[in-house]
Amino acid sequence: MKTKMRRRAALDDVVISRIIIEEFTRDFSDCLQSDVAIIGGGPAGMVAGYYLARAGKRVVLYERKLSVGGGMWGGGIMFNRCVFQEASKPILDEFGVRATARGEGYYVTDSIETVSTLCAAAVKAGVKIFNCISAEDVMVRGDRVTGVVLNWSAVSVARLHVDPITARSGAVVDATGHDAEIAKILIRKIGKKLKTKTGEMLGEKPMWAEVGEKMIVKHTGEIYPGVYVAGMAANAVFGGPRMGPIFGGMLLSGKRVAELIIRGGRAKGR
Ligand code: 48H
Repeated sequence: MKTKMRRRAALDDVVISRIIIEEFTRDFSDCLQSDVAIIGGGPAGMVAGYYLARAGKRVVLYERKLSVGGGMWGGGIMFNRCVFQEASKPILDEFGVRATARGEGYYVTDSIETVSTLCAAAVKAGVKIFNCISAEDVMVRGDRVTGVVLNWSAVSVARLHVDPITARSGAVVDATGHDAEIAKILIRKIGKKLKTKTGEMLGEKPMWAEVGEKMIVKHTGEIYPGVYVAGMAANAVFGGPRMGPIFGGMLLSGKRVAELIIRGGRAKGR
């Protein structure tokens, strides 16, 4: 008996290109209005996105580089292992990152597994991630930030004079790491109006893991109406120490900022 073989259509190069363009532009256009725009796809940004999306928020994350993960890939001095403290272990467990106990209260993970697992969980929870895109400005209406101004990262790398586009959101999370880029943009554009002692960025302090990790969670929060800070950027804004290659505080800060936004209930961008 002859079995019928279904003939596969020849692969059409242009069809492949069209699929990419149509899918991307539809998704990108849908994301121009969101509840929360997260700037920066390091550990803090990805964890924040996960918890916000799980709570039903429409979340978009913009990452400047080709890959998300920020400072996690390289562990410490490019030895790709990440250290976590006890308090952050439940978050590792929730995401399904395998961690080995080392000494009292320390856990170690493979940084490649950690980044890829955090990213996959965030995406599966509903976070839309756009890589190769940088936030270069914010939109302000009255006394509130109402969105971000975006451009391809390649534009600034090549120093091209190309105008950006805008995306509206109920809240913006500055998860840009040591540079706290959104906070800096705010000060440059609207003056010393951050919710710090002086209204300015207080700047990151020298290494002290014990204090830095505690402060990062305390410093996580709203810095201007509509703008929240999480992860390393929180210590840069509020003057906390750096902590070196321990990453538990970044996860805890990401979770904390999500809780604050959810509790605040104002993040409605649609
Ligand atoms: C789009 C941007 C923009 C922009 C930057 O640096 P990250 O990993 O940040 P965190 O806070 O999640 O984690 C910090 C941690 O990695 C770290 O550096 C630690 C613990 N250091 C301690 C120490 O003592 O050194 O990720 C930030 C991400 C990066 O991927 C950037 O590319 C991205 O934000 N980013 N994306 N638009 N304007 N600026």
